[in-house]
Amino acid sequence: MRSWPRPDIPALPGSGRAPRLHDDSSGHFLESAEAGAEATLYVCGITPYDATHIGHAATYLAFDTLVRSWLDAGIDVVYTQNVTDVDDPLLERATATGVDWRELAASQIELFRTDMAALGVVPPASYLGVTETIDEIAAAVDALRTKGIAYPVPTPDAAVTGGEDWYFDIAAAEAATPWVLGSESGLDRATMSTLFAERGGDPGREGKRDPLDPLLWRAERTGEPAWDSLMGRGRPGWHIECSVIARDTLGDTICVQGGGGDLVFPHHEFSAAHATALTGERFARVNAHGGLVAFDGEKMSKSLGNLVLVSQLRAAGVEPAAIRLAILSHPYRDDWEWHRGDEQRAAERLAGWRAAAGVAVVADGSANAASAFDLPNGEGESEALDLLEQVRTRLHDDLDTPGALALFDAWFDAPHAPAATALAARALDALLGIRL
Ligand code: 5CA
Ligand code: ZN
Repeated sequence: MRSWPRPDIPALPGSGRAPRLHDDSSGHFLESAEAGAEATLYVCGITPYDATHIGHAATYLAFDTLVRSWLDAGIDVVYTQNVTDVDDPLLERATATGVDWRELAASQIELFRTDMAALGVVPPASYLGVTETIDEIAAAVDALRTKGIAYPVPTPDAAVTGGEDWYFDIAAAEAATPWVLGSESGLDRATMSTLFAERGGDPGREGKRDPLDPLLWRAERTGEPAWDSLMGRGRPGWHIECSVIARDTLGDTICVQGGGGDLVFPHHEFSAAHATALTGERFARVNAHGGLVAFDGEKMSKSLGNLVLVSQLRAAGVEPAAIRLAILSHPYRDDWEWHRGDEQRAAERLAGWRAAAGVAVVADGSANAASAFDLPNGEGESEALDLLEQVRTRLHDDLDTPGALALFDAWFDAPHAPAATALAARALDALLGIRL
């Protein structure tokens, strides 16, 4: 499906390096891209209801920082994001509010696009809904059946309908492939069991061989959307969707699989397991996750309803650059809490930088900076080049955005020649997406 417009990214002198990223599977810092090769990135997209809250924005801004650093390193970036546009919580919300699930999804995807464009997030090259990819996903489930890594479990009404759900057989996959349970998430079985029950799994489903075996295909239920397949009418399970969308667009082994920390298990464990079961190859070289954003003491989540929406902040007159600054002030891997007034504090920090840079802010809140920073070089250039190098070094170090922003605090605290400030402003815009 259509994504959103690409922001202008100013060119910078020289080039940066592909960041080293924390890999949550191994616990090590790894190169995010291989020298000379294109960089492939898959980031799990929204389930389109109650978008876009600050937690979503934090996740997409973390990976936007990675994309911007890759581009700065001269690397070709191939980025895919999905939309989980058919799923239990979406269908439940549609039923509860009396809205058609397709209309609910379409309206929330549009809101998400508007928010991403406003925040200046570089769009994915492939933006794919699950409903656009059903045939490919069904073919992957069928291939797992052929390999003996999937098994049927009769539906509760099977006596009448003959319906069968299909599950991924963890033990069979472990015997046949390099993947073993926990190799992606790095978690022990007790922790995985707790998370599985909390995050959409069905450990108590009768007929499963292992309580943690994840659903691959759900047979049609009355009143639910369903598609024809070799397994009969039904719809895909969650993990196989991302696995297939990623492989179809990016290849069998990708550089980085990303998302928020709530996806470490079961989602990314099993997305990778399904892919490896089909290819025999490791799915992602780096598994990277952003921390979870809380509000009022709990993880910001659609199910709890404790949401701060990007669109609400924007409607209240908060400039997207201030939202970006407030979020990027946190290390991307930390869990943190959004506090009322964070947007105001970020707006003041931004205003201080603008005042120091001599930028007037026009009435609608956007800066009239487009032409002000067009000067690529001149007096004071070398100190601005030093700043640029230091910013690149911070971002190379596992996307240290707070460290990079602190360098700009120090820069704008001191006097500089206009051409040097022009280059500093370009760096802030290109690498952190904050336009003065
Ligand atoms: N559609 C699935 C992924 S395939 C999903 O998790 N959708 S979501 O709408 O719930 O979340 C979208 C993205 O935001 C995911 O990467 C998720 O990990 C991330 N996310 C959700 N809540 C938070 C939060 N409170 N803090 C940080 N990231 C979050
Ligand atoms: Zn996903």
